[in-house]
Amino acid sequence: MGLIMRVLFISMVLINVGGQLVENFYSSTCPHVEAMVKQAVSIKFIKTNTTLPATLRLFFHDCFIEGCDASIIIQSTTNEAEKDSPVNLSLAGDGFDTVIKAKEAVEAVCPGIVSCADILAIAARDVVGLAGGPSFIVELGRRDGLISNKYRVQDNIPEPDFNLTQLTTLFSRKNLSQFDMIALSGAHSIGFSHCSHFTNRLYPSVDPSLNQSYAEQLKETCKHTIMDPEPVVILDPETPDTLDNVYYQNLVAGKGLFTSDEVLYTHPESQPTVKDFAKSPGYFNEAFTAAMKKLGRVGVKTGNLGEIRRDCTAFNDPETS
Ligand code: HEM
Ligand SMILES: *[C@@H]1O[C@H](CO)[C@@H](O)[C@H](O)[C@H]1NC(C)=O
Ligand SMILES: *[C@@H]1O[C@H](CO)[C@@H](O)[C@H](O)[C@H]1NC(C)=O
Ligand SMILES: *[C@@H]1O[C@H](CO)[C@@H](O)[C@H](O)[C@H]1NC(C)=O
Ligand SMILES: *[C@@H]1O[C@H](CO)[C@@H](O)[C@H](O)[C@H]1NC(C)=O
Ligand SMILES: CC(=O)N[C@H]1CO[C@H](CO)[C@@H](O)[C@@H]1O
Repeated sequence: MGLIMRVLFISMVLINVGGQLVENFYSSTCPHVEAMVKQAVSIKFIKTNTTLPATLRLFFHDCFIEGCDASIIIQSTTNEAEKDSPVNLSLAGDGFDTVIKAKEAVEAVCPGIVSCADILAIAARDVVGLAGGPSFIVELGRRDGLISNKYRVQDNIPEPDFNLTQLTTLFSRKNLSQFDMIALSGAHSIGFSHCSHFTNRLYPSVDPSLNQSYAEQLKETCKHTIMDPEPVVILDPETPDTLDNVYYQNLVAGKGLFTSDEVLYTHPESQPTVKDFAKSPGYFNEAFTAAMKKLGRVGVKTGNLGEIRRDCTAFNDPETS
């Protein structure tokens, strides 16, 4: 290769022209990154099984606020980072800890090479597998964001009382179709919710789209009083630890916990897809995998944008904030 060609080639690799994510992004710079993250996630999972839902939800929130750039993990001494926003209040600490631990393991072998955003994306893929969900190849090449601000969170995270139009509109702003949104909601096949996110469906009267015997159980756990700590309820009462299409069977039986879950079945526009997913695990797995890849592309920074954070909780340059 001539000198000019070589310079051109190297600079193309370095700035990742086109801004696209690619598989095997670290194949020459940190070839074992995926194995290292997988091991860190497994160690964390053995200690605490809430690692699975916590990490998956963290990835979703990260991608919807400023794009998948690990901005959600930044800690602020003045409590003004993204994670300090009220909508992040219920993000479980185990998700953050998973990424921080995995980054430490990776940094020990490949310092300054792998972004926290990519580590979160790999970890999210791994927890889906550990929860019995489909396996898939994760695209990489994200850079870490330079902005994390709780005042920029608003209107980016869906509320549990959203109707179908609100859900579809918000997801379309992130380049995700209604079909992707229905598939990604299958993540509510694992994990928990605090009562306050659905008590409006129980009191003063029970939402008619809720299965009545299920509603009675929920009322038992979520008494109409303010309790501290607030009780939690599993999102999928049939297979609470498995990421599978039983979530959609629950919707058909009136056991979607949030308004935003149940509406996917009650609304005629989305009902056919819910019925298809309820019937076919293979069809759901395929749609979920494709939607996870698209989620992982939302607002990504590539090339020379952003930075490769050394510590996932802090910007490299403390002057930046
Ligand atoms: C479609 C709109 C969505 C709404 C309205 C929504 C809302 C919520 C709410 C209110 C909770 C309960 C939080 C708590 O009380 O602790 C929750 C939990 C959860 N969400 Fe979503 N979510 C949505 C989509 C998603 C997506 C796309 C994913 C991931 C791909 C996801 C993954 C999770 C997981 C795994 C949990 C359980 C978290 C845990 O146990 O720590 N959600 N969601
Ligand atoms: C959905 O909610 C929005 C905002 O509250 C409202 O304007 C709209 O009419 C609702 N759509 C349906 C179908 O209920
Ligand atoms: C997670 O841990 C809880 C309590 O230790 C247990 O009840 C539950 O069955 C566990 N789930 C899995 C998937 O191991
Ligand atoms: C409500 O849940 C019960 C108990 O799981 C189930 O047998 C019943 O079929 C459900 N009702 C509807 C309308 O699907
Ligand atoms: C959506 O896709 C368009 C076209 O590829 C892109 O310019 C835009 O940045 C994407 N938006 C998000 C939030 O990823
Ligand atoms: C997990 C986490 O960092 N949650 C934070 C969300 O925001 C609230 C309110 O500022 C914080 O108190 C929580 O620590």
